[in-house]
Amino acid sequence: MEGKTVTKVAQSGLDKKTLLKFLHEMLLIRKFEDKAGELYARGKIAGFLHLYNGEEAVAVGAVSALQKHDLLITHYRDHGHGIAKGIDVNRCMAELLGKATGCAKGRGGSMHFFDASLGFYGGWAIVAGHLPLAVGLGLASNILGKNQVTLCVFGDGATNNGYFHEALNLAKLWTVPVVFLCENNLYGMGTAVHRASAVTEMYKKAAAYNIPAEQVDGMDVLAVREATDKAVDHVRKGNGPYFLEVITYRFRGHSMADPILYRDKGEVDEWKQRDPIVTFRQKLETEGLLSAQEVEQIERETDEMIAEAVRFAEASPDPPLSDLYEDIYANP
Ligand SMILES: Cc1ncc(C[n+]2csc(CCOP(=O)(O)OP(=O)(O)O)c2C)c(N)n1
Ligand SMILES: [Mg+2]
Repeated sequence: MEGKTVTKVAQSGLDKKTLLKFLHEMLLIRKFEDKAGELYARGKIAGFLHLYNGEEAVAVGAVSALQKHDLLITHYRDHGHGIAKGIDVNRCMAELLGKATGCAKGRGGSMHFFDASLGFYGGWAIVAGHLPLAVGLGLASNILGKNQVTLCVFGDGATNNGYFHEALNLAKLWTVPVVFLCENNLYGMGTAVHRASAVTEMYKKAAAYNIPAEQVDGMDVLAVREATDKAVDHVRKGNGPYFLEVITYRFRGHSMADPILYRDKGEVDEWKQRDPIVTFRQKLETEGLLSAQEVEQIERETDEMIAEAVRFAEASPDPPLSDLYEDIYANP
């Protein structure tokens, strides 16, 4: 992996408050995912559930480089991105349980988190299907004269789909303000990247459309932040799209239905040595930026937030039958 890694926290130029926020958010996402997996196993969550364990540094690092009014659109492995963009974990948990208080009123579930008021435009289940939508969001920002960047997140698998190529072509042609962020976690479902893609380094695909691109270490929240800062700056100045490939790894299966027969445990264990939360915490401790009390406080706060999210979701009502025909295109 040739992606850039930030070795020292001090080099990042970020203040302590921001660094602790990164740790807090990554831990919150990890605990959210673990709790979601548990609730799924207990039959409280229906439908598909794709967890983000191992990839937290990508969402947290990348979204931190955005401004509040910037937009984010992503694929079905969307919990981490939604939480990082500011959707309250209570509303995220309620969405998983299909409750009326969920961020998509309980109509979307795991794959379809949504909150336009926070600039979070989903949560999409069709692989690469949201890339043309990202181009549309960017085009709208240009036409409406908004100084707004759209961050579009997708997996390595999406780069083999036709939508990907159409979207990159038009994005460059129309100079839209979109950062394309490919989460290369080395697999699309049970298929390793090298078995599905003729080009295994995804950032190279951007060259076909003359879009500047870079490969980044996705297990390093600071490296992701730094690269996204640069990409966002390029895009915001009106230079057109930018492409980032972050190398990451999902610690759990593709979805809850995955028996994980396509990779051996040794490989997973090796990647777990690079757990983005553990390594970042160790870096902060080594550089004297994090005390044992602060770790304890972050652990306690995130535990409480997750416990409260479960309480909130379970106590929330189901969507009423009378709303069945709301928010749909065709009203019978
Ligand atoms: C167009 C389309 N084809 C196939 C699927 C089934 N499918 C769901 S997820 C997935 C793998 C996608 O892998 P990747 O883009 O690498 O994302 P990851 O799950 O690894 O985050 C596939 C093939 C789909 N949802 N949409
Ligand atoms: Mg993948």
